[in-house]
Amino acid sequence: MALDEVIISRAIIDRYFKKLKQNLETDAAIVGGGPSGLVAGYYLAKSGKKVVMYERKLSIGGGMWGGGMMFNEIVVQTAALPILEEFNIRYSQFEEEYYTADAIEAVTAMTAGAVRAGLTIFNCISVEDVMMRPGRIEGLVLNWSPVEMAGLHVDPLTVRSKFVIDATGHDTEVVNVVLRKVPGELLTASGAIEGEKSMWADRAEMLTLENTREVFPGLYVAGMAANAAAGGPRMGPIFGGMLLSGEKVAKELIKRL
Ligand code: 48F
Repeated sequence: MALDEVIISRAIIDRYFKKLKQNLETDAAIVGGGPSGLVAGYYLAKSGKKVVMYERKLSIGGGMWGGGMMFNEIVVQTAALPILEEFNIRYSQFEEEYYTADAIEAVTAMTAGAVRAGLTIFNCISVEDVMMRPGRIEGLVLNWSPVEMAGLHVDPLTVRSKFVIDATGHDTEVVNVVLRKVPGELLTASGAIEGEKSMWADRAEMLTLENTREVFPGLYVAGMAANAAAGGPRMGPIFGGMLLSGEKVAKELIKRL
């Protein structure tokens, strides 16, 4: 049978719109497809929650692809090895407490694992704002990344979610919007964004986990965004804290949902 280009178009359009409509209201919406967001999405989906992820870029994986300085190996400490195992990511010991994994295998296995567990990912979509109600965040305001990149004057669309997770990494983009535009204070020491501090891997890895929590009613932070919000240092290409942060935020939300 001859292939028909219009059927190909119809298949893509029908399937995409079905996916889009099914995710207009969710239990959790994750902003950012880096390691912390992927792990959060995996565990939430695995427990049967309706969870969606929006990623600005074409590719999922955030800062994990390039390992350290484009040497595409990542380092993971003992505490996070069970998460690598959950995704069937191979690793090997370098020294006591230090393990390495191939960055490409890690990103692709986590992405496939999360999607197969039930996470829906929309790439090429940027979160530009939140939906607010008195004292609470109730959803996200979305636009195509190319609209943002081209600076086009196009209004966004809005989705509702019981909880939002800011997993946008160093830029803490969702929390930044909330600080600027939503009345009320953040649940941080100063009520504002404390700001990421310089490199201190050991302390940062510990604090990432501690700082993974609700920072405004309805809004959680995970991964590097958690440290940026609470004033923790950066840690560079060691990823245990990111993975454990994703697991922690998922566990907390599973309890609350
Ligand atoms: O930065 P990123 O990988 O976040 P993470 O999970 O992991 C941090 C590490 O990669 C690394 C580190 C050490 O271990 O410090 O940096 O905290 O991924 C964040 C993702 O969020 C996307 C961005 O493109 C990236 O892929 N993103 C950021 N802002 C938005 C967004 C936005 N407004 N809308 C959609 N996606």
